[in-house]
Amino acid sequence: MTPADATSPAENANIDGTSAPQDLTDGFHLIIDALKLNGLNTIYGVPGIPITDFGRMAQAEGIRVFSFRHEQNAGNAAAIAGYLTKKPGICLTVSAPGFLNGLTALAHATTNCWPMILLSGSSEREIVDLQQGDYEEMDQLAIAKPLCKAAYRILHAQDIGIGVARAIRAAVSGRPGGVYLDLPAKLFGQVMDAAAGAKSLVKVIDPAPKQLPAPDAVERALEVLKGAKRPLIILGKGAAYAQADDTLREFVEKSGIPYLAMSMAKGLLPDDHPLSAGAARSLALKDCDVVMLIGARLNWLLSHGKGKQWGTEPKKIVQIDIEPKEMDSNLEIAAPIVGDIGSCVAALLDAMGSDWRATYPEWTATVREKAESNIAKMAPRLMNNNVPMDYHGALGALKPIIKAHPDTILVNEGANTLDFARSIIDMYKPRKRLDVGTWGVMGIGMGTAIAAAVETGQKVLAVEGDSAFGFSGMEVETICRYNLPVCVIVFNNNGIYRGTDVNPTGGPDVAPTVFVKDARYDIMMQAFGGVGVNATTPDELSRAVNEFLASGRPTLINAVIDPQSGTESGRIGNLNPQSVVSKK
Ligand code: ADP
Ligand code: TPW
Ligand code: MG
Repeated sequence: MTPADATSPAENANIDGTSAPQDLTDGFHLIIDALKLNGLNTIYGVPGIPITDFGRMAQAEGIRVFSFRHEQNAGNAAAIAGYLTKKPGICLTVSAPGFLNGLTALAHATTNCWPMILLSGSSEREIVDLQQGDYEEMDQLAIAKPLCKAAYRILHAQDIGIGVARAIRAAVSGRPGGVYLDLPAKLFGQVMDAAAGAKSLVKVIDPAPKQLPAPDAVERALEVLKGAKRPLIILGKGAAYAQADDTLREFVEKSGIPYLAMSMAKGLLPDDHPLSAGAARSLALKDCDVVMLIGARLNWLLSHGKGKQWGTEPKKIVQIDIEPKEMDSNLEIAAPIVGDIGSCVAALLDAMGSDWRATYPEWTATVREKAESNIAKMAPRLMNNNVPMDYHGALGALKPIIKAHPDTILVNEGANTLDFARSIIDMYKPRKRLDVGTWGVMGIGMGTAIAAAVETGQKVLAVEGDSAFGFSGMEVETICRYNLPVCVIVFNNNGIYRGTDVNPTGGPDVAPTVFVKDARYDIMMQAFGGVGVNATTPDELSRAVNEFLASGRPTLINAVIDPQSGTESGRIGNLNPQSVVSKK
């Protein structure tokens, strides 16, 4: 089919010489049909020229269309939808500014290896390319390209099927990532014969094919594990993404190797599993002799595998990853296994046979003892009833609630609020902890909470620093509008890290990290018909969360936290550059 066919007139000559209306379709409908054909039934976006009618038609055709207040939040929703479902999350934006607002989330999805497609309307190519000042003029394809895994533009209605198929396959195959799909305004209105249109659509077959590991790579890895005295498994969010939960658990248990879960991998095996080294992290990293990375990168979150945290003894590293280039990125990998985690772990289990014996009883006992003693040390702090609450008191109230409701999804961002919640709140099931990811980005909160509720149907607790919340706070209206079972808990310590800084000049401006004192974020939720609660004690906090879990109503709890109780940058203050000029 040529472009001319796509815009052929609505009338066709019949055999008897009369003319009858031809059945037509257009760009709007072909995009919708292409998404639906591939099981993509949810769109997160913000309407406007040229995609307003597209959103309306998508809704009319049975796609769930969630309208946000800012594209970045819609994008973050799409990104986490991709992580949770292994299908690309779809974000829809208008041209130039809307596109740019969505782009941060597309880059975030790519950085985190999550599949997402940013569909963006764009302005007239002829005018944009001559830079003649079109409405919302921008060369969006060029801008998106370096920030995502792949970027495509569809110019003709008959290419929509292939364009959407390419986007899907690029997003989910191999190492997943974000894909940009540029949809110029003119595309939407292009008409073509309906039957030809239907034929042009592509249902992507096996979009993320299994990637089996080479048998010798599996053998090499087992040899390394056999030679280990103090092995450690590190589970990353790639392992959680892979949804090979049972195979992975069988492997950990059969191997008898203690494991650490990276932030979003918490719960892949329950945090209270006897092999969990979570509460003995320092000891486990320092003293292990073999490390097995499963869907985790040796990036800054693991100090690149170097430094004090890793002790003095050199480690042998086994790594499972779908991306071959990840191997040796920071350190030599003694046994790389390239493939998808489900297939790789299954192959390891197979090759281990039935006579594999875990031979590290002393090591597992040492790790276990350390974990238990750390947990016991922490326990009294979590029971404290200080007013105003400190992080331990407030999180101590939330910890047993998550234990009693392990299907609840925990969204978490902030600095202290993030770091304390990660270490204090145990997770019991896979993909229940959703947070700031590889970049440590603030602003994922409400988009993530909304998509988590939509995609899983579970109740969501979003534990948010007051600063973190502010980046996406307006979406509480969205939560109320769609009546989603989301409870936002704002850990309100009057600012970023701590609400106690002072302006050294004595001038009227507060310090850059300080917010309005004693703000009442709960009242924001009430403005939109949700439940707002001000909680000043652990008891009040528990009660409010339990009421939410019973009702499922949109709720925001303003949890008043002692402004003194945080530390600079939470647990990563060491990353702040220091001034060498002495302070006067
Ligand atoms: P974390 O931050 O939890 O340590 P990362 O995001 O750094 O995790 O690492 C995730 C890794 O998982 C990436 O290197 C990615 O290529 C890999 N990955 C993602 N999905 C799969 C899969 N299905 N099979 C194998 N590896 C995967
Ligand atoms: C997009 C820098 C890291 S953490 C944080 C900021 C601004 C907020 C910490 O305060 P909060 O938590 O949320 O109140 P708490 O408990 O410590 O008081 N912009 C982006 N991402 C990041 N990471 C920042 C800024 C930052
Ligand atoms: Mg704060």
